[in-house]
Amino acid sequence: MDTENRKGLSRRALLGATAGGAALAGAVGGRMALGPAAVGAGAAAALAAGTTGAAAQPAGEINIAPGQLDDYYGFWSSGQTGEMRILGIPSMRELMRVPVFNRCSATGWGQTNESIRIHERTMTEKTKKQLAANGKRIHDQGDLHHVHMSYTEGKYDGRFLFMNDKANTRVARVRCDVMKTDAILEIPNAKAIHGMRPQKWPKTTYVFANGEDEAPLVNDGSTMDDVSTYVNVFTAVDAEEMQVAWQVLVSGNLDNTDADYEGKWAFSTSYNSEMGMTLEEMTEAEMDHVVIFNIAEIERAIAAGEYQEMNGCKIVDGRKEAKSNFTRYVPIANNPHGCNMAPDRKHLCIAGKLSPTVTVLDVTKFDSLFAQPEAEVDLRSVVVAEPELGLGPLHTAFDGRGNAYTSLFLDSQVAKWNIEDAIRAYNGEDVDPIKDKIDVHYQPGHLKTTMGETLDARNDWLVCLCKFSKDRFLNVGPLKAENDQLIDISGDKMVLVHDGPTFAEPHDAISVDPAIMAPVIKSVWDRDDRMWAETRAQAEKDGIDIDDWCEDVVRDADDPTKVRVYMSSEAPNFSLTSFEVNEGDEVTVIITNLDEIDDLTHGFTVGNHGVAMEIGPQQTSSVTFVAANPGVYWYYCQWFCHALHMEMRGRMFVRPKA
Ligand code: RUQ
Ligand code: CUA
Ligand code: CA
Repeated sequence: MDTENRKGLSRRALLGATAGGAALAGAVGGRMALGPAAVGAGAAAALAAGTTGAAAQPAGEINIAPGQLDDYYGFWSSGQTGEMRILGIPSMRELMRVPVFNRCSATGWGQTNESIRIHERTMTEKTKKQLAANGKRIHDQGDLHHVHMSYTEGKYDGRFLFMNDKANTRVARVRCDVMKTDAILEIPNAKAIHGMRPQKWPKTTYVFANGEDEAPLVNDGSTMDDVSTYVNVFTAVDAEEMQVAWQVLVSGNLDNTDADYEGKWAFSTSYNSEMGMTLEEMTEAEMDHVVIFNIAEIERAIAAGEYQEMNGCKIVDGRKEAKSNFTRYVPIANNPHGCNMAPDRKHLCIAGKLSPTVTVLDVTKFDSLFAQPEAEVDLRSVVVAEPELGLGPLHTAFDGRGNAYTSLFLDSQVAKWNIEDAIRAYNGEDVDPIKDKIDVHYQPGHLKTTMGETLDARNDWLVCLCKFSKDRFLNVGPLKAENDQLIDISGDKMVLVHDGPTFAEPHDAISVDPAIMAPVIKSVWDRDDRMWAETRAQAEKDGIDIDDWCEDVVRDADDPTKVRVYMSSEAPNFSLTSFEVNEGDEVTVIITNLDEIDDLTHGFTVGNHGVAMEIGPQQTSSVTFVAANPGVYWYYCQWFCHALHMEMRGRMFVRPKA
């Protein structure tokens, strides 16, 4: 079968058409009609009534049946695992893992040349030195807290997903067309990127990134003990170029951030306005603050050249003592955390954490804060409500019909409350803004409604990401799963419908309507994809056409210890069944998967060399390693591709030094 003839065939059809393949083809049942409404009343209520045993579940109503597609994509962070995950909502099935800051054994992320180039693109000299001193080339670890999609006019646009790495002060971007990491930006000057959000309006020009940890701006060891030289840095990343657009020095530290629906403001919570270095000091003050960033004023200063340049970044000073118009500091009760803009375009909800309250700010009043110098304005005049919800409020989600849902970490509950009623209560009316509370298991952090961070917020599902799950599942040892619970919010009462155990530690999630993804997401790579542009350029220099069948071993003209091995793959064959290199050679294997069939991924693993990579349909991948030991080493395809997948292998001969 030649490549042309296979085009359009499904992988299943291909498998069925080859020896032994028929046994692999399973029947797929038809889709069952199941929307949130079907779950809402009956089945959900039965579960809530305590019939949590698997046998008692009306499984067909709660679970999406085999072969049935989910109503939403869920994009999940994975905390200290460092990857992004894709889940289906409402089934909560894990659909895919996308390696970002982590090293991935299955795909070779962090090992292929294509991924290392992305890692190294903006790496600072300090980081290179740190890595080299430890025998490494890239950080293969990260702490990914927040995932957010790019916006156009307040709605998801299916272009990019952005995520932070608190551990190594980075922001990464994943392309939605192929679901691969596309850029990793190390942010100079700042320390520990925590809160991170894309601009919502008119589109995502910037990704806002909070530096959480305080350090001297010139961090060279000269002022380590003098805390007065410490700063925190707020960064606007150019979302298109994935470079720092500008930075702002702030007073206090920065925790979570969000942006408005007018493109005028960004805002960040600070739990350490005290600039304390110990827990005692960090919780000392009665009030901390939320910082409001005046984007137009910052852009004006940058355009006018009124900035300092540091490590290649343009910085303005928004600290209180600078008395600028870049920032305002609205006092909020001690150690606030979550920072969530409501889809009503008006209300910003700041979760109290140590205070049982959520403070509601009216962003349409923010202009008034900048009309006079900070010392002369009533900074709390923009507060329009402050409902008391329960203990440990962390984050707030919205259903697009005026209700907010706040996670209560200490109470292990979600509180549903009405924003307008909270405003009426704040103005002295006798009305209880709290509409419902539900127990969750246990200690919730983020919680998300479907599309709730867009102007298209829905009122069907709430996912509550719980930090603990003890006693909830079979004991798996001292390290337990987290528990992402699915709650039906379509009715007046919240109803728990599903427990979703997950590995360490999803902090946050968003959900996206498949209609947004359908026009952009691909099943097969384009041959001219930019992911391997540099690999292609090297092949051209070597006189190899990687779009065609190739079986070439090229020794570098300038450095004869470097060998490039060009191969193609077509199930179930590698173009080379063997190749030979010399002991001590630096070997680069470049493989192009010429199969064009949906889901037909090959792999390349070299035995006992710690080398493995994924090569998707029409993809080119490459990997470089030193062949240190003479002998025969088999390489093989590690992604199941064909009935003769086991036979898809070959030998690397490493000739001993003469
Ligand atoms: S923060 S649990 Cu890293 Cu998103 Cu609030
Ligand atoms: Cu190719 Cu398995
Ligand atoms: Ca504090």
